Amino acid sequence: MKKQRILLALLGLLVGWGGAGMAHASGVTFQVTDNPGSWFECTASDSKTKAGCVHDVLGEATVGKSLSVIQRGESITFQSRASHHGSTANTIHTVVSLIYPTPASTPTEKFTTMPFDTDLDVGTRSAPIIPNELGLHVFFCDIHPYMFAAVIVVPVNHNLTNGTLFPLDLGNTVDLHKIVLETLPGLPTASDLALRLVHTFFIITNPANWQQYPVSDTPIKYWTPAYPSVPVVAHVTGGGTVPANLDELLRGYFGEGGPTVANANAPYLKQLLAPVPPAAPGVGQVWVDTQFEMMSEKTKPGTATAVDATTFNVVRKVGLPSINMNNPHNMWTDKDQTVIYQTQWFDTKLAVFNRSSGQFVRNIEVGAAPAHVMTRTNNDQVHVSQNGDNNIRELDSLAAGNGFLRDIPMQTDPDESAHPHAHWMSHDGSMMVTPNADTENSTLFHFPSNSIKSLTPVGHFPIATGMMPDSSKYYVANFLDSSISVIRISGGIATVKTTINLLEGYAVPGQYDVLSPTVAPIGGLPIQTPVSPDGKYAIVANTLAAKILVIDTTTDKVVASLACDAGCHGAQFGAKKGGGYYAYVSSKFSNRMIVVDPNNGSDAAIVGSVLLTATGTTVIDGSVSKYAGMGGQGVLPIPLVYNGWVQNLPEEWKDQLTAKQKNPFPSAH
Ligand SMILES: [Cu+2]
Repeated sequence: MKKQRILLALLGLLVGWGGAGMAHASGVTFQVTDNPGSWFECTASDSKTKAGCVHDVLGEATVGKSLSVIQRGESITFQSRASHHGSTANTIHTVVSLIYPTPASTPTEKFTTMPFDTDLDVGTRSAPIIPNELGLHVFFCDIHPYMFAAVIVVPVNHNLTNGTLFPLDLGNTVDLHKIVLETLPGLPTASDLALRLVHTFFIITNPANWQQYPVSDTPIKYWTPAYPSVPVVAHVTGGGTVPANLDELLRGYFGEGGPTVANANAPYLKQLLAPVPPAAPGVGQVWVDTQFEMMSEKTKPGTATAVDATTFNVVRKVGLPSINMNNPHNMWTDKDQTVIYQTQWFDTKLAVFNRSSGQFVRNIEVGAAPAHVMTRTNNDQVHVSQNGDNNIRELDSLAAGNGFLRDIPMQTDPDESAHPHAHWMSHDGSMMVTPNADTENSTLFHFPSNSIKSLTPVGHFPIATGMMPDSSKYYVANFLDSSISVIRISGGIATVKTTINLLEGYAVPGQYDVLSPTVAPIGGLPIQTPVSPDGKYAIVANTLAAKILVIDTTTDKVVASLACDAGCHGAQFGAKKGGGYYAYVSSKFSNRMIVVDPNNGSDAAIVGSVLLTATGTTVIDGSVSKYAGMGGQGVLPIPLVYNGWVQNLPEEWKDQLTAKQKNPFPSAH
C-alpha cells in the first residue's frame, strides 16, 4: 500500500478519535490466540476505537495484528476467551512488560504502574492497563516469549483530523525489563538494541515477513520484510531525535534495502537461496516441529515433520487432525525409537504417535503449557516440563494407559512457581536439571534420593539446558539477558563456573555497544543449547542476532559463529554416517532446517540446509493450508545418539553407527 493511501485510510478511520468515542472509557483489547504471529491479536473493544488496531487501517499483510495506537487515558485489556472460532486459549498465558517508557513521574491512581505483570488463565481478562507515559510499550507472555503485543501511546486528542497523530513518537527512552535494565536504565529509542527489538517485533508478529525459502533459484527470491510506512520519531542519547518513515528507518538500518528505501539497491537484499542438503548423509531421521504449519482439517497450528537423514527428503508430516494437535513444540522418543512423545505447548497435553506409521496412539493430560519432554536412560520413564506451573510430570513408558506417576516440584517454596521449560537428564538417569523461567534459577534434582540438591541462581528467563555426556557440567541459556550460565556439578552439587555474555561483540569481544551498531553482538536471546555426544562443544541457537554459536567445552568460550535464520530456535545432534555428528538447527520464522558440521569446533561449518515443506512423496495426515514448513522449534534426530541413550538402542540402529558413536564418551561412569 502506498503511503498516501495509508494516510487517507487512517484519516477515514480516525475521525471518531477525540469525538464521541472519547466520551466513555475506551481502548483496545488484545485477544489471546494460538494462531501463529497474532498470538496477542488486537481487537476493538467497541466500534468507536476500532482505529486503535493498526492492522484495521494498514492491513494484516503490512503490520500483522499485534500493534495498536491509543491516546493517553485509553486502556489496554488482554483477554483469554474460552471459545471463539479456534481463537480459544487452552492453557495459561501471562502479560508482562518487556519494553516500556522510562517512568518520568509516579502515576496517579488512574494509571497503571510499569512494569506490568499478570497471569491470564483461560476464560479470564486482565485489569485494564492505562499507561501513564507516552511512547512505545511492548508486552509479552513470559511462558511463550514470542507472544508480543505493542502499543504506542499518543497524547490526548492527537489524531489525523487536526494533523497531530504523526509523527508517532516512540518516546525518549525505554526500560527493557530484565534485558539491560540493571546496567542501563533508560535506553534511547534510537539505540541499536532498542531498534533490534523493534525490528524483531515486526518480524515475529507479521507472517508476511517470515523467511520463505524457495524450491529453486529461478526466479531469484529476496527476503523483503516490510514495516508500517508511517512517520515516527526515535530518540538518541542526549535528547536528539531521528525523524523517519518507520519502514525506511528499519530497512535502512538492517540493510534490507527494497524499492522504497532511498538509494537502496538489490545487493542489500538478502537472497533466499533454495536449500541444498549436505553432500554427506546422516543416519536415520530428523524430526522437526514445524509448529506454525497449518492444516485445513484442524483449527490449531502445527505438524511434526520427518526428514530422512540419509537423503534429506521430507518423508512424513504428522498433524494429528483427529485430536486438533495444538502447537507441537518439542519431542523425544522411547528406547526402541518406536513412538514420538510430542508436547503441545499452548495446551495441556502430550500426544503420542507411532514414529514409523504416523498413527495416533494417545493424548495425555500433563499439566499447564507442557514444553519439553525427555526420557531417563535407566528406566525409559518420560518427563514433561509444566512450563506454566511448577513441576516436571513423571510418566511411565506409556505402553498403556495415561502413565501418570507423579508431579515433581522444581521449587520448594509454596509461594513460588518455577515455570521450567527445557530440562535435561543426566546420562545415567540419576539427575535432572531445569531452567526455571519464573524463579530465575536452575534446579538439580537427584532421583535416587528423591530430592532437590541445588537451586542455582542463573540469569533472567532461563529457558533451555544441555548437559555434558558425563554429567560433569551443564549449560543454561538465559533468554532475556542473553547469557549462558556454565554450571559445574561436583559431589552432586551444582555451582556456577562462569557466565558467557552473548551481547559481547564477536570481532572485538566486549565491544558491543547497545547504543550503536559499530560492532554487532555475537548472539542474543539464546534458546536451545545442547552439548555434542562426545562432549566437545555446545551449540547455541540465538534468535536476536540470528546466529548459531559454538562453545568449546574445554575453555567455555565461543569459538565459532554461523548465520542462522529469523527466530533461530532448536538444535540437537544426530549421527553423521561413518562417524562424527551433525547439529540440526531449526528456526521459527523460516521454512528450512540448517545442518551444521561442528568439525573441531572453531572450524564448524554450515554444510547444507533442508526445505521443510511437503513434496509429492511426503506422507501426510492432512493438507497444509498455511505457513508451509514454518515454525521450526523442537528437533529430534533418530536414533538418539547422546551418551546413555545410544547404548540402549536396538541392534538395528546400533549397526548403523561407528564404534565411537556407540560409546561416545568412554570416561563417563
Ligand atoms: Cu503464552
